[in-house]
Amino acid sequence: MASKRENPRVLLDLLRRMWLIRAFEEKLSALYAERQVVGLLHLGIGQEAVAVGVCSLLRGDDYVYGGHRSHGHAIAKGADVNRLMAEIAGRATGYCGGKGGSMHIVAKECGFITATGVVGGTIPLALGAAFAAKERKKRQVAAVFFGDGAGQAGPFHESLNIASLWRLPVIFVCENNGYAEFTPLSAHTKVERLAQHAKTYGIPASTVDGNDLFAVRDAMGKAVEKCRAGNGPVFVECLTHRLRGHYEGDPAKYRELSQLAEWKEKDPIARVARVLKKKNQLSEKRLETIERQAREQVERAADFSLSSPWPASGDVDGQVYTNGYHVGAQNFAPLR
Ligand SMILES: Cc1ncc(C[n+]2csc(CCOP(=O)(O)OP(=O)(O)O)c2C)c(N)n1
Ligand SMILES: [Mg+2]
Repeated sequence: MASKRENPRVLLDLLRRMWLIRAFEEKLSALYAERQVVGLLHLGIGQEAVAVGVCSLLRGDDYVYGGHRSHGHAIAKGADVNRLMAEIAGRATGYCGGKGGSMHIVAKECGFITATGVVGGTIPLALGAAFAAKERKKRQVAAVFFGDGAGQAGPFHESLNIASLWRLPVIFVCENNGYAEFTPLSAHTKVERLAQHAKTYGIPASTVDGNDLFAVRDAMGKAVEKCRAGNGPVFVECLTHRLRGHYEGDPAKYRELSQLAEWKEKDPIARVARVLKKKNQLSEKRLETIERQAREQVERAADFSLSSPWPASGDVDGQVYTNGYHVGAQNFAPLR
């Protein structure tokens, strides 16, 4: 595969980014257990190759939209981990002043436009960014992450249809992790591969091993090339698995332990490390340093977050939109 031959420095950077996401979410899990972080927390541990593989092929001025399980997507697009963790911890120094939390991340400066708790809700929004990009003619693209469950939502189908019809530069990234909440894929659709839907709407699509960073990058590289050239949307389905419950605290009794063990064997970080070691581009010592540095960076983010102030009560209506008007917003501005 072409991407395996890439510059070792680039590959090490990707491994670092995957470790940063893993360490970030493991720290969140620990903070959640201590009730330092509250609310619903959906972790994407085990899905890091999709986030990093996809975002590593995007430009800084490309747009990314996420969903309820999007910490990794934001970090992969370049979000600042201090502000991200502060947001999830509900602090004023967070990306949205601590009012959005885990499911409503905005990191506009790096092109992470928004996430949402409404399943499938950002798919049509990505079309808007893609439409604007097409008008602007700067060859920007918009990518949107969503799960297999979102494939059963109306806005998913409407968006695929319009994106195809209007040849919008949007890349649909489906993280097919085999479950929508506690429901296995086979119980929520007869369509085993979500890429089939794309083909129905005339959109080129591929299904790849989402735990293989190189496979994701290969598919994404081709998708970005087509999209930037003005050939309309592309659909990339990544088969993966979340190694945690649907949310932190979910006992996940719907999943066989043997299934979990099988997926642990396919841990995307360990897989990249194995490839690099085999090519003598990574020593055990270097790998340990990468993990340690990621954990240290995340510890600093936690210190920053937990020592940050809560949002002021007088600012309760700041950054709030009503009927197209906004009240005291500083963080939001039209897309550039
Ligand atoms: C419109 C809407 N319907 C239902 C829900 C409840 N809900 C939250 S997450 C989820 C499952 C989503 O599954 P999937 O899209 O596969 O994403 P995953 O959780 O696997 O990452 C559901 C049904 C919701 N948040 N929004
Ligand atoms: Mg799913």
